[in-house]
Amino acid sequence: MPSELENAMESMIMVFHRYASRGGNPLTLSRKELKELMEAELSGFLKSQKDPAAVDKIMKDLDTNRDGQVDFEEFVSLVVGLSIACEQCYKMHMKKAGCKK
Ligand SMILES: [Ca+2]
Repeated sequence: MPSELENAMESMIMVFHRYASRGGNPLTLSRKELKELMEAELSGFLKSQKDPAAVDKIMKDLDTNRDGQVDFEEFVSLVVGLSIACEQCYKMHMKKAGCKK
């Protein structure tokens, strides 16, 4: 049976491919697919992303090879960046609230 962390990695892969396969290149996220993914899967962590300019900015930041698409490697950097930000919040929260989550 996969571990918790292995499950998390598998989920990342599954979510990426679920959105990437919606149209165009099935191996990459278009701007539209990225927006749909962020709205549906990251709405808790990216509350301010209703702003269409924010999607463009994130897309531009992620698309390091500048092909107008977000591949899995580029997508992972979004997840990693958000995870780092969340972990910092988590630490601050732990400090403030003792050890409860
Ligand atoms: Ca790209």
